[in-house]
Amino acid sequence: MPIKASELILNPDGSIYHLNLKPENIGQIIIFVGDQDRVEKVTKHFEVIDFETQKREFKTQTGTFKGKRISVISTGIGPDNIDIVLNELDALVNIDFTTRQVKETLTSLDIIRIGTSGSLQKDIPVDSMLMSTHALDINGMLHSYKVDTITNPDIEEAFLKHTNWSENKAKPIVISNSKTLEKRFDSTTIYKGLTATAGGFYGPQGRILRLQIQDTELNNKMDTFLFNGIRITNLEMETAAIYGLSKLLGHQAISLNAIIANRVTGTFSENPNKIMDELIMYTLKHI
Ligand code: R1P
Repeated sequence: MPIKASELILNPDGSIYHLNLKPENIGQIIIFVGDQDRVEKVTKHFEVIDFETQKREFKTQTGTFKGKRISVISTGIGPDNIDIVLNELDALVNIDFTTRQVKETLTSLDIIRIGTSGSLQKDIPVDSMLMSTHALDINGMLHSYKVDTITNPDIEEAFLKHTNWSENKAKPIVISNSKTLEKRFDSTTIYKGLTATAGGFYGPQGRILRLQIQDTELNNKMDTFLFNGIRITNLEMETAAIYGLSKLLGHQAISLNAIIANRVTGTFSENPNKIMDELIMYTLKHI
């Protein structure tokens, strides 16, 4: 059965609805950044840029770096955007837009996030780099999918208990990264750990301005959580959604974080652009 026009939405020019991309516009290596202004900070290092488009917050530039065709896409903020970007990217490689059928031979993309994040550990300072070995989803978008094949019940149960997690909130899920990409992007200069992914910036990450929050101790509970040597190192808004959907769809994903805040010491980087530039160079060196 062909996928209906209301489910796989194509623009009049044949491009996919939000990303504005056609299958030939992307490479098999995809770099995600949050901020659309970060796209050029990556692609300025490319030998050639041969394609560019933008719709809403989703800006894409595709080009060649070290002879490899790479697309850099801005995802904007949050797991809801990752749902759009991952599903549309997958459709670009794994659904035939003419027949609207899933292809018989599926393509696996390499997806690398270059993001900013806040540390939850005193010893992981501002202006450092961190690779997410796992992600802890605390926002719930992934529960719209059948996730039983990608969850890690032991660590999830331990987290529920440790935090006395409210039944009114979505059940946290832990998802691992791509070990192949972890090896490729590993070094002694990058911290590693479990990245928590929240569905908002203020309350969902324990920030109080004027509103009371459900659990004022959640960040403290997260930074004392320890399971078989795994600790929660940092907090941001995309990694778990990327790891979860990539795993379900058969893509490889790794998330690299520039630590620009430390939530324990209450500090913020004096020059966040510097560590971001370093992380971009680090990523391109290992690609
Ligand atoms: C919040 O300011 C945004 O910054 C972080 C969070 O995950 C969220 O998207 O990442 P990016 O700088 O990559 O957007």
